[in-house]
Amino acid sequence: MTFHILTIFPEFFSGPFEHGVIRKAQAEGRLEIRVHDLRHWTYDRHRTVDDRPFGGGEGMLLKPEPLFEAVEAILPKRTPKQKVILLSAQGRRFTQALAREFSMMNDLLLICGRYEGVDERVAEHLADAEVSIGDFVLSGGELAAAAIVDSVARLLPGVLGNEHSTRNESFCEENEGLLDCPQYTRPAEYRGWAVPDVLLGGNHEEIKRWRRAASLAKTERLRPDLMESRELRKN
Ligand code: 9D3
Repeated sequence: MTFHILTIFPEFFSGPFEHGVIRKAQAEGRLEIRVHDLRHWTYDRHRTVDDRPFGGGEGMLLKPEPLFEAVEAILPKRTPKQKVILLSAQGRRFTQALAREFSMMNDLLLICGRYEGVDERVAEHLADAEVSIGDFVLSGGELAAAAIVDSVARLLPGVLGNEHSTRNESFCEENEGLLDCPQYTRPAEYRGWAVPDVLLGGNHEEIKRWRRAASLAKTERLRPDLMESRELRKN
């Protein structure tokens, strides 16, 4: 799979993908990450990518022409397995389900928004979807792009050493939509805080029951919204 990132800050991406499983997967040819400088598709002396909003208002917007030209040059004749995603604070929320959908593509082109936003014609007529990574304000789409590449890349065949380890974790269907259970490693007591006894014994049935109960309790406490949607799914 090839990830394309379209940005006015290409240098931002020297770093995030040079560690761990993503770096290894690139070296093995399982995925490719191409970073494209939006200013490449500007033709004026100042390489202008932004302009003022019609009707007035704060700040500047990314103008449409460089974005349309860039996307059309990077993915000429788009196929159904090539998706263009506009990253913006107004987008549909990115989830693990969307990560799985993206992982089935041949090419994923992520457009990083900047300034106060992007000319709406990009969302309407260029991108296949407009996506946000959560209800908080970033200063641009670059960190969102890095997060999405990471989450999609680890779902690709062979990227994680253990093929099974993507299936039994938080937010995965196989985990009943619950958070991971609490986990502990040595020492068995640290600063007076003891690891639950059940985990130190070898009773695997009992451990299984404890883990499920602990998952439920933790989800109830930290993510009541996940409990809600579980109830709805059961009805
Ligand atoms: C505070 C400014 N906002 C009201 C005028 C609008 C706004 C414009 C541009 C808010 C954020 C941004 C830049 N953010 C992104 O490009 C972005 C983003 C985000 O802010 N949160 C979560 N996901 C994403 S993906 C891209």
